[in-house]
Amino acid sequence: AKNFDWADPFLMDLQLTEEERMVRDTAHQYAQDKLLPRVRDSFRNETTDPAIFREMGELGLLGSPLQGYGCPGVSYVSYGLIAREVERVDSGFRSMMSVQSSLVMYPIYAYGSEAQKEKYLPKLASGEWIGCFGLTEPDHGSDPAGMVTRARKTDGGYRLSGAKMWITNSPIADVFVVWAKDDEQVIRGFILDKGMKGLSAPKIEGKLALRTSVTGEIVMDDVFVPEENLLPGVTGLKGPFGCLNSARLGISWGALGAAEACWHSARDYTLERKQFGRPLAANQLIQKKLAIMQTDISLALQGCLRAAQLKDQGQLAPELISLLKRNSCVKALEIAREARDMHGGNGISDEYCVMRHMVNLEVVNTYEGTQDVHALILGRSQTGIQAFY
Ligand code: TGC
Ligand code: FAD
Repeated sequence: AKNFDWADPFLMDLQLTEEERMVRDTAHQYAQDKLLPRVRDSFRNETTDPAIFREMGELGLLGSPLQGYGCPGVSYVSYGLIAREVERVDSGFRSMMSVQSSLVMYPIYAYGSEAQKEKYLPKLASGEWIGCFGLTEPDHGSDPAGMVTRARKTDGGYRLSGAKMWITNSPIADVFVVWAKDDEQVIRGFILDKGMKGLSAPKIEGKLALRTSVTGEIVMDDVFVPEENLLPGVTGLKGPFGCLNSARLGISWGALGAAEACWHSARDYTLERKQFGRPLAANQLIQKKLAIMQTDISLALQGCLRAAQLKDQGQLAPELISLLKRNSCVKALEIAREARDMHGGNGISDEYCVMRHMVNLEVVNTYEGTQDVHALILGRSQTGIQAFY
């Protein structure tokens, strides 16, 4: 029998394919060698380095599960492993990757015309172009069906007016996937290009979390969007939700990477730090906290692996994604808060990762559906009663 591996109780390594292990190792090495050295200053100064997109593109970390058009075509398990390794360093870096991959490249891949795929996907896969996804509005977050952004039909295309809020990557984006209601009040997707007349993307200042990832608005003042920039393959909310199905799965894995970083840091710190003449880790209270972290993370990772395998087989129901997204975010946030506490005063310093992960995870718990919205999706699935309103 194999010895117990405290850091990998279910021996995940044995459950991955050769290719998945390679992708994970590539992402791990990149994140540790290239992202970790940047994270403190990037978070402290609230600066985002756009070069990260090209670096990720070179390694095949953008749009990784998509086939063709310069995309690697690896499994969704690999996509999850990438998210976990990147978010082990910082949720903001993982956000940059997820939005590009699942919310910009995926809709073009799944709903786009051949010409749109050929024009946009290779440059997004290489990181030459940066993308953003505009669904949320100032007055419509959890309830995107209420959006008021309008796309009015005109000769040769549409005129878009409205505003999107809290948009990852928008101030540095070249490509904007925007959702708007047409003249029949049907939600449609559009690809907007940087520089279109009437389009702007001001940065949102003063974020206390996710500071390595730039967030902005998208303001559309009667922007003319030619017919060929309409996503022809989808209508209604299932357009944006289809993208969120992939992004939320990635977040389920990613949040656990952040939780693992906090857990490992708490273990190292309490083994090293002495109070009352012995290591903190020699106390029962501390050991119980470490045991809970180990249990919650390893069980959740096993769930994510199963879900990603189901996705690879075309069998993953959105409700299971809600279950995992909610669970990973709630558990990761609890773990980060506990780990911060276990670091004592040092835990509030950016010399350690714990408080940065803790505040980042407040965002991760909120975006792509808050934990309560996902609870309501699960409640509806088992009672048949929708309790949103
Ligand atoms: P509902 O009646 O449930 O559904 C409307 C239509 O959509 C379809 N649908 C789905 N299709 C595919 N996948 C899913 N997961 C789907 N969920 C729903 C559904 O079948 C229906 O289609 P049809 O053809 O019958 O019309 O819609 P509702 O209005 O009652 O929705 C309620 C609710 C709360 C579930 C939903 O609105 C919700 O999930 N709200 C949360 C909003 C959200 O997640 N926003 C994310 C914004 S993007 C973002 O945060 C990116 S941050 C990323 C980063 O930086 O990393
Ligand atoms: P609200 O919907 O106003 O919710 C406020 C509170 O009310 C929450 O606790 C919520 O759970 C609760 N609530 C809402 N409805 C109900 C109900 N029916 N029953 C019980 N409780 C309810 N969006 C994009 O489109 N693209 C992006 O790239 C993007 N990136 C983001 C980056 C950051 C840093 C942040 C913070 C957000 C981002 N978002 C993005 C927006 C994000 O998806 C929304 O913030 C999220 O969906 C919640 O919407 P809201 O902020 O309007 O909160």
